[in-house]
Amino acid sequence: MKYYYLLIAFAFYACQNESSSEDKPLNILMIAVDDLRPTIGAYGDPLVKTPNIDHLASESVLFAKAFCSVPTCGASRASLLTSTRPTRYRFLTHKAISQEQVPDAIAINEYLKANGYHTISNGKIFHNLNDRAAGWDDNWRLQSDGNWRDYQIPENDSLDSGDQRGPAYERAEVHDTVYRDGKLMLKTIKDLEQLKDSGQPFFLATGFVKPHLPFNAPAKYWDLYDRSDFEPSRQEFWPANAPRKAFHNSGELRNYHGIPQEGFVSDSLSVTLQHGYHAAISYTDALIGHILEKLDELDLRKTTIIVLWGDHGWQLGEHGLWNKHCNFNTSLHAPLLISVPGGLQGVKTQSIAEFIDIYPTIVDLVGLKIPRTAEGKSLAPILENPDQGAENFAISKWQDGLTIRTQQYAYTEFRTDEDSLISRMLYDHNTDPEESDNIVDEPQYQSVIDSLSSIMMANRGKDYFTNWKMDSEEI
Ligand SMILES: [Ca+2]
Repeated sequence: MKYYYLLIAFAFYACQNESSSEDKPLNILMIAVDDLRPTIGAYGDPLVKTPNIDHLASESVLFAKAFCSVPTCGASRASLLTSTRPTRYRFLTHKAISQEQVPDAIAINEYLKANGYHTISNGKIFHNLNDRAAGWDDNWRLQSDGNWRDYQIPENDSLDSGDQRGPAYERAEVHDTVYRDGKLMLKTIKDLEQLKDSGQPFFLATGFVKPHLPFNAPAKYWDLYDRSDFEPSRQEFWPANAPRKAFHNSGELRNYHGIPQEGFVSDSLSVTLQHGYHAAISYTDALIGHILEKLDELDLRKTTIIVLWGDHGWQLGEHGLWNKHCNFNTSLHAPLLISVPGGLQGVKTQSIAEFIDIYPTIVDLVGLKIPRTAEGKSLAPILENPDQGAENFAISKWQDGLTIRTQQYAYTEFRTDEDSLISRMLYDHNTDPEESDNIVDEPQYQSVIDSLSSIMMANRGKDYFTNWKMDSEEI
């Protein structure tokens, strides 16, 4: 059954278009959305407006329980795109560079290019533009003035200089194509037009930078919401009995103008930040809509697999935290949609998926062998039978913390360089989905903890303690 969808798609394609080669593999459109947590209508969010991603979900299998490997941009992507796990010393920060840290692994773009695909990276796919660059036929990113924060209001831009960043948000009366993500959408549409009649299958990867900070979006997306839609963040809501190591000072947000250096942000500011995050999501959703519309218009949909992911979760004040960078579910849980021509549509699976599974899934779906260096597994069986991976687990890492997630539990161990235990957390998602009470010391859970710990230690990755560290990754 492995190539079931492929065969259906080929049969369908051959019937529809007799002039096409029957053995041309499926195309792949990968849409990466920076810092997008599952604040998406299709994930059950009642407030956000994401009609285009919701529509894609109606034509996809939605992974309700997908987890990133590392909750920061560069490390998450280096892991995902090479299907290799983080280790004690690898994939630590946003500066992670896969070709230096896992030089023996074959990245997905390299593998698909070697197997006849035309490969394009638009925008932010690998965090570092030079990472695995030889694996792209076209490696495009707008770098016009070097300021990726891309303010359109002059006062905001003037506040952004040196170490001081501008405001954490911007509501600008501009057209959708003024910001960089709008230009990214135009480039991607142009690519699709050119790829349509190519004799080669394509791997087109498009990476939006919103809703990453700063929350800059055209005014009309801010105007989809009212301030009164948002409640002030519950920043005082620290989980009971959680170790200090589980928290951080939300440093990424504090780099921005107008954000206090210590303590909670004001209720008013927390509402504005939530408003901005939602506006930036809706803006990105609209841009994604234009790309999917073009795919339909060009009649490429029935020959193209679509994979959409956010690179990790995000805190909007939950647990007193902003940004990502921790082991709570709010940072590790991220969206994943996979749409396969002829496959299941509008299905939400509770099977657990790890982001290192995305690459093996894609190459499996297009009929290629999974490379030996990939540590993930194909999710194709779950795409056929959504209950197939119910007993799966996910392992994620942030700094000293290693977390295993099962259907019921999220268990974290913080460890030293010598692998000594520092502290632990256990949350029961059946009774405590918001992770409000660390129950790791309660006697009735000790056998569960023993089991989770041994599974996590056995599966945290080969060469976990490879004695390697690069300066640029030091914190
Ligand atoms: Ca990110």
